[in-house]
Amino acid sequence: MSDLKDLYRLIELPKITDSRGNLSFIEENEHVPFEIKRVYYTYDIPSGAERGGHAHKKLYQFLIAIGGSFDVILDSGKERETVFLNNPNVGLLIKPGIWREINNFSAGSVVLVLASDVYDEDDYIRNYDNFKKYKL
Ligand code: T46
Repeated sequence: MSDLKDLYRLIELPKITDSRGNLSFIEENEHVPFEIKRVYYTYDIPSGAERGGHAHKKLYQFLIAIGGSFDVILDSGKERETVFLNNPNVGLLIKPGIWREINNFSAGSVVLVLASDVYDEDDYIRNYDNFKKYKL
């Protein structure tokens, strides 16, 4: 079984600052180590909501707190860690085979996700016991 630390990485993005504010950018295969096939975002998230609660078999994803902040709980099936995202110029790379839960959303938070493939429900493992079996 892979070590949890091998399955995720925080990546700092470029930040161009001038008197008008900040600008960050992301280029595929440069700042994220995959071809970007899909972009989605979650927003208007009510206080106390919990998202995620699944793993992916093949999908790579890159999560950014474009607005506000939230916790991402990462679980390899053996170890569990919480990563707090609150900076639009830092993204969280999540490799396949990692269970994730997202909670503790601040008011007005927006989760921007870049994904290595189009949406495919067959790539999800949405039951934690099945995830544990998958990781054996
Ligand atoms: C993940 C976390 C971080 C689509 O039709 N297309 C899409 O591209 C996505 C992402 C979802 N959907 C549908 C599937 C469900 O019927 O939208 C509905 C809500 O999806 P879900 O409950 O999976 O949303 P989250 O926020 O719990 O999870 C999402 C991603 O699905 C997942 O890959 O890692 O964000």
